Amino acid sequence: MIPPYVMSPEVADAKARGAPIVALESTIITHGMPYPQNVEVARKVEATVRAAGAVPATIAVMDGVLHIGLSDPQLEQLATAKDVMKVSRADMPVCMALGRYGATTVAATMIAAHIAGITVFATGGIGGVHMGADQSFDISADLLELAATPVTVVAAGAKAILDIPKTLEVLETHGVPVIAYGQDAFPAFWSAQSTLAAPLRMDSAEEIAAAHAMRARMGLPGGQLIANPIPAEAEIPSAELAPIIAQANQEAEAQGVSGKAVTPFLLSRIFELTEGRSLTANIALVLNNAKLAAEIASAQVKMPL
Ligand code: PSU
Ligand code: MN
Repeated sequence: MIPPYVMSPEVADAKARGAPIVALESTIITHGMPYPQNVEVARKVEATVRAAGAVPATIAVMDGVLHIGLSDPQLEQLATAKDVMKVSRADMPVCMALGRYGATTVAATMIAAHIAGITVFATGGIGGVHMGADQSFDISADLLELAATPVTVVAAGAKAILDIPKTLEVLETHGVPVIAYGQDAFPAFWSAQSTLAAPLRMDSAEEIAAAHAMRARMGLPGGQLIANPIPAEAEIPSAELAPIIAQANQEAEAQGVSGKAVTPFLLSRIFELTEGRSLTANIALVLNNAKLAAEIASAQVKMPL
């Protein structure tokens, strides 16, 4: 069978050498941040992965081709493209079959990484159970993907736009290890601490890599969620954000925003309401996650499976 993707020369070379590789998503570029910050951040994230000794593989669909690793002009092209689909498990093959552009969510990036033999992935925040999910049933496909696909995902916890206790419950039900890095509390994206304890804690990249390898040896499906707290100097106290998040959620409901549009709507309203401060924090935490993911990938390549 023809592999359904094209690997960039840099990523293909890293694979051939057995060098550490970190997958990166693209929804954060097209639907998570405004231009031109989005492409600047995408470049910085790639540079951070390289500085930490790994090779970045940004993943996206362009003209129907699933790319594992983008060149710099391709990054710019994606960041400025119109009509980019936000693709998750359900839409990625459709987007490819139709020859369209697609930005990959956490779920779709995990699928693509796994097909390409990449086991570590850095992002900002994962999707989860939305506020009001008891009525809307809005639960991100990211959670089920973590249960199904063997990729270790480094995120800064889940955003306070989500119902974090319910998000943790769904992950537990589906057997996804949720591991806080270097602290006991589950981090809440813009804030390093939440009031909830994380189910598990690890303090080094080596431990995280060992847990990933053990899962594989046991034949268990699914990945791991590593919840890496935002650096203290970049955090926004949760008390400050709470009313802004409540307002954004209310506006989404009042305007009847639903489905895939919910997360991008909330992110852009919070960006406006914090006058860009949410974005500064978002950038800091993504870079922090890229560094940890590179360390985990480096530990993994030294570890026999
Ligand atoms: N959370 C963020 N920033 C993001 C996203 C989530 O803090 O950019 C994106 C990710 O790509 C994630 C997706 O996989 O939104 C989840 O969308 P949904 O809630 O529609 O599943
Ligand atoms: Mn949703």
